[in-house]
Amino acid sequence: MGVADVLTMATQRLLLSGGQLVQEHDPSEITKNFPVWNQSNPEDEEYQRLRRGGYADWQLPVSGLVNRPISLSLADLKRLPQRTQITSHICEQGWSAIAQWTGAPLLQVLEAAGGVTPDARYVVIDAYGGFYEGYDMFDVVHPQTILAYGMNGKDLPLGNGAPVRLRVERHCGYKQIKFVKSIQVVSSMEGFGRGTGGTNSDFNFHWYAGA
Ligand SMILES: Nc1nc2c(c(=O)[nH]1)N[C@H]1C(S)=C(S)[C@@H](COP(=O)(O)O)O[C@H]1N2
Ligand SMILES: [Mo]
Repeated sequence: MGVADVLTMATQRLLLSGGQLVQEHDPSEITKNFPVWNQSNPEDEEYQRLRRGGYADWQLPVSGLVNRPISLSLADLKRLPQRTQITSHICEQGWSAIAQWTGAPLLQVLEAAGGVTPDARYVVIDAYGGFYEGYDMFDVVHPQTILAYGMNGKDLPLGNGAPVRLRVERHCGYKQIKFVKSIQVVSSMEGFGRGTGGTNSDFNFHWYAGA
């Protein structure tokens, strides 16, 4: 299945489900002090080296069930078509805030890797600091699913996941993975962590189960 087919499938599913884009807000609604939650500066040696270098050496490998595995620099990512959206972030631990995010749609990143193969079912994103999360193809191809490098018109701040975090707007906070390290396209979540689909579900945080 090429990207065009995935896109067609996603469009059909959006129409059939009566689903639309998640609500986007007016700039006047942007929260003044967007929280920094949980991990704020991963201690990994490699992350710290990249941070000190202003992320000039940051590379995003895109591998697994893609036709042409690639690795993108931050500059490469910024050259892809971009999307800006003002959305609410809802943390399952009881707070919400609104911000403007700018980034490359995840679909564009997969397209840069030649599209996905027919057995592709999930995208797994690994993060510096040890988190990972899995996303199904519906979320992956959703137009508001972006790898965000900008927040409120500036570079994504350290505490909010620099240099790149995911925004997957139909989901609550924990799925908005920060400090993105790599992308793998897979047919099954087996073999990742405890195989349940993400760091949060692996540790039975049922209170994290939202959206
Ligand atoms: N890598 C990583 N991603 C993460 C987290 C984290 O601790 N590490 N916390 C999650 C949770 S629970 C929330 S609510 C948001 C918080 O994003 P913020 O720090 O930009 O507010 O990031 C999510 N993504
Ligand atoms: Mo959260």
